Amino acid sequence: MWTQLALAVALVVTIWSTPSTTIRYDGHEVLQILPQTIEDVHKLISLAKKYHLDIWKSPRYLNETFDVRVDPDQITDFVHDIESLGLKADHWITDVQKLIDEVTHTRNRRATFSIGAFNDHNSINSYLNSLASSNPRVTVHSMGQSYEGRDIRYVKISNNVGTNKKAIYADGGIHAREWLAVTTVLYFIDQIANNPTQDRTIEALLGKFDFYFAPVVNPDGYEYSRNHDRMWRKNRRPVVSGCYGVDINRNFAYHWNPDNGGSHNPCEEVHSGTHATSEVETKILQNFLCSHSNLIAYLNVHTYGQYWIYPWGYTPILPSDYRDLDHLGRTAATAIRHTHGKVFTVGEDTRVLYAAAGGADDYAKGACGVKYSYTVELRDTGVHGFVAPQSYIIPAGEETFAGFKAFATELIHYEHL
Ligand code: 0X9
Ligand code: ZN
Repeated sequence: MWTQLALAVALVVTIWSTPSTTIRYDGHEVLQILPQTIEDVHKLISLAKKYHLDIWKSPRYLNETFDVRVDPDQITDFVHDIESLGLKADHWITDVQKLIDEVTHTRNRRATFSIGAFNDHNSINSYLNSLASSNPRVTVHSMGQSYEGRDIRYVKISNNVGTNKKAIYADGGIHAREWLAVTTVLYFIDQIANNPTQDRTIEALLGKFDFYFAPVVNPDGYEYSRNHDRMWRKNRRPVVSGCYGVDINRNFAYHWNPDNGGSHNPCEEVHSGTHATSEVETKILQNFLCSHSNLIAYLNVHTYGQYWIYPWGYTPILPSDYRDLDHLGRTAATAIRHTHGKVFTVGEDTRVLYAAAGGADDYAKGACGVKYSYTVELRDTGVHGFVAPQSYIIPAGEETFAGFKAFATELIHYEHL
């Protein structure tokens, strides 16, 4: 009787815990369309909304493309509509699933952590713990638990000399599918904690700053993206029957507005939530950002498009100190370019990318007074998009960290720290 009961329980547990399905993207295409006028951009956005498409990139300037993922059933009609607008759709990625398969075999399924692989959330947390237990500069902390109960961990890296230091914080993975943001923040941690190349710049920076890093701030979404749906963006809270998730980067309580680059619809990729800070992950991040009053800089790391951009995301009106943010952003972009030749565009969110209210960068600056607050969009500009291959991990880490070091070094001089 007990054996039967145990077996039945085991079966139920297995069924519940077995990943039900993996969403596939066979035949999904990513089209690139070059709008001719600003009206074209608006028409493209409405068209994408009409077909409920996943907009990968919406242009701000007319020489930039509108990138959108289209279901195979919709391609003919959508392309027809595009052509009726007098525009041409370039078939950039012709099979999203094929691209995913090509790079997925390189996903790190092993429990052991590797800095050059896409690790799962558990092994990332174990890595942070082991770093803290072996390195006196590193302490590991929890910001709190995600909706599904995963620990959102961060590390503090400090040389433990001096008091009242300014601090710099960077986080990754707010958008689940942007795995390269996670690996890049981990690369920063590894470099600063271990300083494997005996880099004197790192030692100098530790003399002036404490560093905080949180590699996976949306762990439920990240794990869902690894195990079920490579294209998942939001968190994993069930919002209405059949639709899950809020875009955490639309949910922050600074000029929150679903009608400004977000959505009221819980079934859409950019759902802003029913109200500002409706999500536990947002609440945790807001608390973190506002409770560390020594924070002078914040990098909210994303993919893709190669941008180093600053507030505001909710309005094209520039912050009064935008020249300072611009100067420091340009310093970072120059160092990035000198590493592997990648060109990053620097500017204000809405002018360079698009308007979207409720972002983490706006909140850090507007609500918490973190002066140098940025969104950093990593590689690339039109090869892999959101499906970054493993071969990007180290070079993206190297170039972004070069940008980060140049940025922090210039900050010391510029702010007379
Ligand atoms: O849309 C976003 O949240 C970011 N781009 S992404 O392709 N990674 O999704 C850009 C956010 C820029 N910041 C604000 N709009 N506040
Ligand atoms: Zn993102």
